[in-house]
Amino acid sequence: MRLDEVELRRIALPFVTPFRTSFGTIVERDILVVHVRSAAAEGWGECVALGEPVYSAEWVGGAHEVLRRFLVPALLAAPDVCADDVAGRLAFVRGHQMAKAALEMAVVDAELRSAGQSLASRLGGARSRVEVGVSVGIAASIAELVATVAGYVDAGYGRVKLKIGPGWDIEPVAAVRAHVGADVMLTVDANCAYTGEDIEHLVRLDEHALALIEQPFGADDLASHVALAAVTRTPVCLDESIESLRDAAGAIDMGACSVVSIKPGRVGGYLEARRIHDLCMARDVAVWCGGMFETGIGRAANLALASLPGFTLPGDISASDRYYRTDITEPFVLQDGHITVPTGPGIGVEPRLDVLDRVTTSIERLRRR
Ligand code: OSB
Ligand code: MG
Repeated sequence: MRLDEVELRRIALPFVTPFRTSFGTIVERDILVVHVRSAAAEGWGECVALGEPVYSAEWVGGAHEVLRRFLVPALLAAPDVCADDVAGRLAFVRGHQMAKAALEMAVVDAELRSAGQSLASRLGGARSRVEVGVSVGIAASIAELVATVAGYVDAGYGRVKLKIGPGWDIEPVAAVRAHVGADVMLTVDANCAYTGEDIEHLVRLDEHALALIEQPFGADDLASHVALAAVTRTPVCLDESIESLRDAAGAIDMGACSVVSIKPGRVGGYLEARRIHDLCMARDVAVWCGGMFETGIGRAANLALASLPGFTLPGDISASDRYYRTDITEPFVLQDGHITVPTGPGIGVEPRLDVLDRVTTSIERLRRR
């Protein structure tokens, strides 16, 4: 298809409750939504970069600028664009995976809508609904954390992820395990907050039967992950360290992880995400779909990805009401710990334009010349 116009829209969506991690507290999401138009179809993409460069180097303002100045003009200049070519056409820009992923996602969506095929079917999805988990931030007290987790378990979530960091690890995890019992799957996520010096301390988490520990050390500190994996019973999972298929292959070869969190934005798009899934499946490494507090646009696509057979652990794909009072698509709801995978063409959901307009903070349209 030949792209006629790309719209870059920024929206502001307040969280239902502030979310605290080892990298800071977020109260409202500043999100970039990409909308592409061709004669044949339109498509939607969501950029998962946060409002500040605190999870990874990318942030929404930087993603917007690199899209506006380099990535969008490259696609608008191409006589013909297809989903499989997008990554190659954007490869002249180093890094900026989240910006690239958002643009590729919009092209994939447009292409699939015009072909009448769902994203789940395009990627090779094998399930009509997927089991999902919930990620719980650092709380003001252990009592407050336990109450929050209890609420999510009552709502039907069968897997709970606790954010941890130095000073907020063994005790809160022990308290939550004691409260929820052995049947709830518990995981922890440190977002790079520890160093190799903390390995002995982290091994103490073993007694709480965690399904995994996610990214305890720095994104570039694979050596410490290898060292922890050698002495802990808790499976080690990487998030921030994996930005490509090659990163995943290297980390697995080194013994740095036995589980990978796949976030399409972090790895440059859904097509690369699918290749990482295939590699991990071949190597017997479990994968699950990570989250970046997506709106219904990104959530729809993540559900499609998570329906692939190698996604054997529940993802951070909670129901819309865990994040936002009003989502920009029809809300996704939890049913018995699962969410239904959209079956319509493309990502399978339509943004509600009235809601979208109400939360929009800026719009910019770039056209083919
Ligand atoms: O590390 O997985 C993470 C959110 C934003 C940035 C990084 C992370 C997260 C989450 C929440 O843990 C996932 C979600 O529910 O969308
Ligand atoms: Mg994480």
